[in-house]
Amino acid sequence: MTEQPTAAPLADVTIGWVGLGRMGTAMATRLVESGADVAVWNRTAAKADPLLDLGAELLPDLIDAAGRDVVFSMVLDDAALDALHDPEHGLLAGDGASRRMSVWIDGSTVSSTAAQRAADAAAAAGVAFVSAPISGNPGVVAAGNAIFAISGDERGLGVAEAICLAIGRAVHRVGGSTEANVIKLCTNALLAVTMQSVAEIAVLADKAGVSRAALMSFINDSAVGSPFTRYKTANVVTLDFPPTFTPEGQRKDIRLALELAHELETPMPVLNTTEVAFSRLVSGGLGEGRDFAALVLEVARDAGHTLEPEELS
Ligand code: NA7
Repeated sequence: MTEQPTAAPLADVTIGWVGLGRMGTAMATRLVESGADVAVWNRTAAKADPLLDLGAELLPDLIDAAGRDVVFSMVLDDAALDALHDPEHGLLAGDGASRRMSVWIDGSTVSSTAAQRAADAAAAAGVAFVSAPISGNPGVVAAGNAIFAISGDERGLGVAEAICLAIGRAVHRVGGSTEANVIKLCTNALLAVTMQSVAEIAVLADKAGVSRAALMSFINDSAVGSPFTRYKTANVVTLDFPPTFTPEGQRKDIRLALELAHELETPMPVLNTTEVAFSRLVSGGLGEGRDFAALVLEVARDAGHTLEPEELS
């Protein structure tokens, strides 16, 4: 593991940033604020405004990102990553005459097969591909506490590590292929089943007449308390769910992990149950516009129980 150095080694590198959703914006903001030379592109151009206000340059088209030394992409899912290397409209389109990009780093949470498709397309164009998925929500990123797992083409790992350390606090180098994508899916699977368990016990305690604030306060002070249970305590107690990660996004990651599990004949009964719970949250409407911690509302509905907002203790 490498932790954040004191000096940024990115002085001579031009970076093209692709994807300015919730995570991409938080990450690109950190990178610009570190002093790096960053130009940005997003499919919906208006979302680039906060970055332009910080001094980043706007790239009119996706292909313009390939005119930078390094591209860092942060998009939604497998289909979005595939679109980035579409032979006609993608980053690698054309004969490469004006291409400067030698390294393409992708931080999206995608399947290892989608990452491998991007890596193969990049390799065919002489570009080194690195998977660099991130652990942390936009608030964690803004506080400088996000961590990365990186894997891929050895020629790109050094600059990927430098960029990740300008954004977050630590980088774990985990292999020479798409190992980082597998690690990210496993981590998010653990996050999802933990949320399911927290939701279940919060509803149980509430039904037993116990304050959720008292329950979470005790758990957070015990051996099973974790940074994650502490992050989600405010949601579970106050029933306010400003989205850090949507139920749809969490379900997407669960499904990616389950696809891998099917492929590798690995039964995951707890994760399967959690997928059903998130599907109910999405299809039943309770997750609409809310953080995935709104799972507690779905679990309460299953229990025929109504939760009331409480104050944090
Ligand atoms: P968001 O906030 O939903 O943002 C998704 C981003 O992906 C956003 O910039 C989208 O552009 C972009 N996107 C989606 N589809 C495409 C296609 N087809 N082509 C190009 N760009 C696309 O997600 P987060 O920022 O929270 O999460 C990003 C990743 O990190 C994701 O894998 C999470 O699981 C973890 P738009 O603004 O819609 O035009």
